[in-house]
Amino acid sequence: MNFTELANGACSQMEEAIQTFILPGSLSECRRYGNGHINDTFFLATKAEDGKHCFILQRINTHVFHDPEGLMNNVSGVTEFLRNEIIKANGDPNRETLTLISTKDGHCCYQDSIGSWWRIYRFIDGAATYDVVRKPEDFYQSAKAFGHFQRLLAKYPVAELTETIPDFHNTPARYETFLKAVNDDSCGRAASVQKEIQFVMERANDIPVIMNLLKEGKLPQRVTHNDTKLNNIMLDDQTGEAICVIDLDTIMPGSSLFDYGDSIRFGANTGEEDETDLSKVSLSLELFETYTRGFLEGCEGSLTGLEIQMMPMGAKMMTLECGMRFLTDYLQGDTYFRIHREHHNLDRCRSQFALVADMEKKWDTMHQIVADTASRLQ
Ligand code: ADP
Ligand code: GN1
Ligand code: MG
Repeated sequence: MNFTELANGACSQMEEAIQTFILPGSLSECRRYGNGHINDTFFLATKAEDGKHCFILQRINTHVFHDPEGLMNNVSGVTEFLRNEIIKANGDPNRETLTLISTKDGHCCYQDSIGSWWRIYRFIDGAATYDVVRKPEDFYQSAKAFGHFQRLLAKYPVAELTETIPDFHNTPARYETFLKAVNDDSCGRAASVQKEIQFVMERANDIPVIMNLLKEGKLPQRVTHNDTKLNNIMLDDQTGEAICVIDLDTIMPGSSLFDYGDSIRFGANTGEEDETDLSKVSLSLELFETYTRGFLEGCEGSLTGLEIQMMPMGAKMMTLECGMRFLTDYLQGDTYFRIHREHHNLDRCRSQFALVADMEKKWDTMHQIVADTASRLQ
């Protein structure tokens, strides 16, 4: 197996890591996998007497996650908890939640000789993730699953959770970091993105709205996923049903509006997250309605009146915040999100801001859709 190209120079560590975990048979395949912006993800296959076994190997991005052990405690605690809930509901825990593979000395992750952290999950067969909504039903399925996920985690002991990225969806704190990046202008890029900088500043009054309501206790704090992109959910190849919520690295206390809003940002955009033809970017009202309905159904009546009323704001804030994070990273020299081309973060930022602008045009309709959907479900 040639690991050289795969692991960006850390090939012997990758081999070392793979050998540490309990895997059946011998390694037969190892290749990069998926479109995540943060971790290094690889598909692994082994050949054993009873046939082929598939896994997902990940190197945790420690530039982003400073406490990988705390993070892995969250992941093992949450997956264990979900496994029990799924068994109680007569589901299949091997497909409906992530399963961590243990190391030979009984740990759920491994730190290699140069300090990188690795983990292996059982590969979920017969299901896939999607970067765009193929049909509204996909989005409806993902909405129900993310809503249900939040409902299940309501019983999770919050005190046991590590905050893997403090202030992750604290939009005012993100705004401060953005202003500092503009001010430092460490890569000399600020002059070329004045229009985008202005776009954020013009919305400064919106930025603290959700955080203030959370602080005042008007919005409830919940255990949330915090990264509810469509490609963080697996849809069954046969039935099209959402079977498993993945990418559990950012499970932390938060607002339901973060999970709802981030899904709208990614999935209800008629263009892609990094679309360069901004005429393709808009909010699909059909998909907005579809997701709202699915999420409310998945939450099974657990959202408060104010949470429901604030759903359009959740969608707009998650989109503005994400665009601002892409812009901040662009200003700081692309050190956070993995990029695949020059100015990729700027393209991503522009697509987010075009979506925010379109939401503002459709603001009253968005409110109407949320109110109508919620009243139909009562
Ligand atoms: P990132 O944090 O970088 O987004 P993810 O954990 O979301 O990483 O994984 C990246 C991709 O790998 C996912 O979008 C999905 O396609 C695939 N993937 C992750 N875990 C599994 C799994 N257990 N089974 C099958 N595919 C998976
Ligand atoms: C990152 O890991 P991934 O690709 O699912 C990011 C999210 C952003 C998203 C934008 C830990 O998610 O917060 O919304 O990119 N994750 C982290 O696509 O920062
Ligand atoms: Mg992901």
